[in-house]
Amino acid sequence: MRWFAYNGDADGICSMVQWGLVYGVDGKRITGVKRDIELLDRVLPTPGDEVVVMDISLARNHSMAQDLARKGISVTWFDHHLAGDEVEGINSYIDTSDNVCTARIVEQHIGQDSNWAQVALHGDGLSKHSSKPNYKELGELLNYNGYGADLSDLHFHPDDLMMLCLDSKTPEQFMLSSAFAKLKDGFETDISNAKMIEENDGFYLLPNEAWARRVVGVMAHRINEKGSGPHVIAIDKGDTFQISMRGESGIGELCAMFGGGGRATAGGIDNLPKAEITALMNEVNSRRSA
Ligand SMILES: [Mn+2]
Repeated sequence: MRWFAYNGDADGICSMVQWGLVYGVDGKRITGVKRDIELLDRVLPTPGDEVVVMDISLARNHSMAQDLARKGISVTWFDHHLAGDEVEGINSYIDTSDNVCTARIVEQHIGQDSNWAQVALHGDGLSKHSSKPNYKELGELLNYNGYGADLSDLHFHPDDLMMLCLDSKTPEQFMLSSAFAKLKDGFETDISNAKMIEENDGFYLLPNEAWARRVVGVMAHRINEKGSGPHVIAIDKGDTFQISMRGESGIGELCAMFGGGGRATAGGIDNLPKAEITALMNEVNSRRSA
């Protein structure tokens, strides 16, 4: 049996759709909200099974990947987040260049240009590297759907959304569907709430409500388009902040200093103790151009 573990955001979905259009997606598919990157815990292959992983950090799943490889399971890993130490015995296609998303890596692996890879670039906030500006809204909406504390925050379970995209075959066809209309309506309501929030002490502070948990990713991309950053959005979780950060470079590493992670231009920290926000903002401010 083939297992899939994929990020429930636009990039993960578009990677799976590309794979599915060529090879099919039969098997056991594991995904979740975008923040749920420990999906490998739910992959339980038996000898002879194979595992395909898309848009999930190998660094954050290093020991799981190592276990699978030791058991002789065939593992194919596509990703663009921090790779960490090499894992022997797995097929990894990892490119952390800041103009690449996982769907682009999958596109290259399959050897067939795909508009879904263009959609994914927009979803990952890499619009300037896409040749198809007409997919910006779709990319943003697929990305937006993946954000939430848990699946109950989302408009669609990411796997249901992935299957709807796959059934549509092309982005154009999906954009005519009622699912697309539902995402668009939900997004417009959430983003109008987000626009009421102003930057304070160098960061944007959102309440811990479903709309905020859903819209934080797209809000971050939009703010990022206005300047070089780093830009910081915090969700108030009581004793801690959930941090989303965007910028031009070094964002994943900056977040990793505070227990988070990410890639060159986007990162996050799940639970930053409130006492550490000053230290974080000092780091951020030292990287902001005057
Ligand atoms: Mn991605």
